[in-house]
Amino acid sequence: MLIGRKADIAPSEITPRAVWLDRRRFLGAAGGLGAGLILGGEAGAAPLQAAASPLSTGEPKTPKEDVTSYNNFYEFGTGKSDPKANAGSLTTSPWSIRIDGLVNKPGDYALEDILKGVSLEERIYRMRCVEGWSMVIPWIGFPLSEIVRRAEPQGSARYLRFETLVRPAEMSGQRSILPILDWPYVEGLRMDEAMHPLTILATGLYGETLPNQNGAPVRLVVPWKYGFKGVKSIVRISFVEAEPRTSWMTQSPREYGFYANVNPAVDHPRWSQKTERRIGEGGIFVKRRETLPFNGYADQVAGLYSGMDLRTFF
Ligand SMILES: Nc1nc2c(c(=O)[nH]1)N[C@H]1C(S)=C(S)[C@@H](COP(=O)(O)O)O[C@H]1N2
Ligand SMILES: [Mo]
Repeated sequence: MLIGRKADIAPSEITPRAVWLDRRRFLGAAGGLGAGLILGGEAGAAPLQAAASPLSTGEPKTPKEDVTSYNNFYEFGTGKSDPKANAGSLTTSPWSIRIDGLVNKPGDYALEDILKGVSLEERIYRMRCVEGWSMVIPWIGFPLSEIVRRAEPQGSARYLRFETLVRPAEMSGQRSILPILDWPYVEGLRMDEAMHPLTILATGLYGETLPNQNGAPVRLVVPWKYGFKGVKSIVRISFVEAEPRTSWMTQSPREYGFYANVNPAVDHPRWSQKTERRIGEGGIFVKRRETLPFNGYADQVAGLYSGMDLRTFF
């Protein structure tokens, strides 16, 4: 997926850690908001209370160090270590999500208000990146369906379109001279995919608030799809009639489709999707694992696609 050279960032462009820590504290205090959900990332990974879920996998979890240091988040550069190195500059409070399009309840909703109305759950999910690596991540989140219901979609709303924040001052990849992706990062889901109980919005991992590099303060998690569907740092959810055009489809329509269901039977044009490397499992001599249809969630989700040719709708 690497398509641009890593952005060169002058050290002066990076907000010193002490400064952004203070700014967060100030915002948290000034807004009179509960600190637990406000402080994110390394600044103050606050403990989150969450119920366990029967939808969790019992597989061994990928070490937290790997989960938080090996990422894709192109807004902060295209290297795997760039998100952790550069995302500290992102201010995640205050945060609001615009809900618009074909709904009866459009508006700009403060994240803390959204969170008051939901109960958090821990969901331990297998995750599979299109590049051939996988992890098992204990997310903290709530079903996306709760947001959909509250928005009161109209009958003509068939898809959800998600946007990530655009804020070049805090997102070094968005200042890159060489184009990386067209911003904002856009992803989409069909309505039934959005309503599926496995689909969550995550606000934390490993029992703590989400680190910035993992998409703070709120990101999508769809465990049967390739990782790029998991749009981070969401600021807008639009309910639309037509299939949204995603950033990756714009970048390379031959390589990245709208559905992006994990499928070992359909190769990426430049590499096989039959196997994967589980991050954290040790050296180069560790055997690659076989990739499972729908990332092992076929029992729960294959029915959503019955009658569809998954080579055409990849
Ligand atoms: N906004 C945004 N979201 C994004 C990306 C990105 O570049 N920008 N990368 C995606 C890809 S390709 C993957 S594999 C996951 C990786 O991050 P995670 O381990 O925190 O899920 O984030 C996804 N979400
Ligand atoms: Mo990915």
